[in-house]
Amino acid sequence: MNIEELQQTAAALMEGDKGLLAMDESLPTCNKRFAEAGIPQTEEYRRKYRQLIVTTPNLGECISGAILFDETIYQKTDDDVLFVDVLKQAGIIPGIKVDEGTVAMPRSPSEKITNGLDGLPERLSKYYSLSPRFAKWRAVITIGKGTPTHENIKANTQTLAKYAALCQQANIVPIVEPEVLMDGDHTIETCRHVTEETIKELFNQLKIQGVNLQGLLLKPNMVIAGTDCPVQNSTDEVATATVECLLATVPPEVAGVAFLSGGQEPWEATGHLHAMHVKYEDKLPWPLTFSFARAIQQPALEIWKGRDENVEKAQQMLYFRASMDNLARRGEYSVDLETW
Ligand code: 5MM
Repeated sequence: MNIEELQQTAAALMEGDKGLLAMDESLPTCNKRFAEAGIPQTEEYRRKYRQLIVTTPNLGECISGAILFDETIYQKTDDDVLFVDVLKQAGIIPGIKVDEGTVAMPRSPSEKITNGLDGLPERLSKYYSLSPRFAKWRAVITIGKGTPTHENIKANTQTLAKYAALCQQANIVPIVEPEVLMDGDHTIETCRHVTEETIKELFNQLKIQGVNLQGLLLKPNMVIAGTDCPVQNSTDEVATATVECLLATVPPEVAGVAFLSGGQEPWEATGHLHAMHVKYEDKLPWPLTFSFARAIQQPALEIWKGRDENVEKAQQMLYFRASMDNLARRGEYSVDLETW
């Protein structure tokens, strides 16, 4: 394990006003998004879509790292250049999703646990040789009647910590993503309580596994009311609840925090990140940025629709969204800039 390399990679991912692009949709998720947009669900269309993303002009101005799915690691542009090489030429560090998806938890089937530890050391060393320098593992925490159970939080955070330790042994920076889902009618207070319990237990488990926090990134949800909750909170309330939750649970040594968007509208996710920076500018012990999938990609996907003639316009939209997130990280975003 090379601590210096891990810390350098983590610092590079958190550089300046940049953030991460999660383009690691697994086959079912990518196919679902394609089906909704009327795009054929084939490997060739997934290649075309990922080509659109990685060849977006000037993307490296906004994005420090891109999280890829296994299939994408081996794919090439029409000009026969590996996507990972296109990214590296653009100054974007390639990363890789290494979890193998979720399954129902035994004895509490409405909750999920994440698979993927089997054979992980071998997969990590293979990925290192193929370029990725960071990895991501997503655990899902479900708020519902009687959930999450403590057993579910413990099982998920134990697995996240074991994954993180294995990544560091392979000189790959782990991103740990314990996502408390927005599905449901729970209040912002419930989300905060569950997110706090989850992140506290996560750092407890990371300590047990001896994970170096300066070579680790956290990818949390924002603290926000459930989608079906009748009371939806103001931007300031979400920003305050989120940062207060993180300040109470995330050790200052952690190399960075990069949010998922979780199904928020793109401008909401951007606005929340902006509000956090404006309000807490000098009080954040870690860099705070974005690691969005839908909040960056969805508008571009809807423009593309699988058609070659729409690629340029879709790329402009992708760049536009990422640049709004850069402004948010600088505390310089305004909804008035949403001119698209
Ligand atoms: C790209 O979406 C990832 C989930 O992939 P699968 O469910 O297909 O495995 C997900 O981990 C993503 O990286 C994060 O949740 C952030 O995505 P959003 O859309 O919430 O910003």
